[in-house]
Amino acid sequence: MTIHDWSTGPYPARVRIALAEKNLQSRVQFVSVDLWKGEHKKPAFLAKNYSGTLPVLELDDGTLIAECTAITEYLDALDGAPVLTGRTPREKGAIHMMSKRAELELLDAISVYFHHATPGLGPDVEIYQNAEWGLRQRDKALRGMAYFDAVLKQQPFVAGAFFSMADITLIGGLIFAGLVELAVPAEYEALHAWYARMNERPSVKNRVTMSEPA
Ligand code: GTS
Repeated sequence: MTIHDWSTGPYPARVRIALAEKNLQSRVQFVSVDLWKGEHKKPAFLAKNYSGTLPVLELDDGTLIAECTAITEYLDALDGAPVLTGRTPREKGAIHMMSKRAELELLDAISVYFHHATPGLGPDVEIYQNAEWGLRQRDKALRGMAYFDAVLKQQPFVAGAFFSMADITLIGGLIFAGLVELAVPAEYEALHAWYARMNERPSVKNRVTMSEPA
């Protein structure tokens, strides 16, 4: 399998963490797509992913799977023993909901803030910007942090009692928050404590170096 990604990107991090949690690193080769040069908006890459975003999983038979959630579901199902996306219908529903919520309320909102209210990837790549929309999304992300702090006061992981794709999505959100220097307010102690625990997991710690030659 091939993963087209960018080693330090928050969305690519989600798939890298999933790969490590499933112990699949050795079955994957990485191809780097330079976001800062806008390679993801060029025809060669758009032919792989119409949306022009990373990461993309390319299977050995040529099948292309984009979207972090879809890639994670594929990887989790490969060995017939899903641990990230839920085993029972109830687990699947809860994990999907909380992962989507982590995207909508935090990760995607920070991404819009980055692309619209900061220089983003630079003028050659950011051909349309709307700063007001970007700033609204930054505020949305801050409200999202408050929400997830409240959730994590009640339960150890984002979707309940165990680590799942929903945690991975929220980790992606906080990685992006760190990159754009959007600090998590100190009073969100449960969110801080959870993130400190997440950063101790080898899958999270080693995500960037995963693609470097041994
Ligand atoms: N919904 C997509 C997913 O879940 O895979 C979003 C993917 C996404 O936005 N990826 C970022 C991207 O391609 C990669 S990174 O910023 O995290 O490195 N951004 C470039 C752009 O121009 O939007």
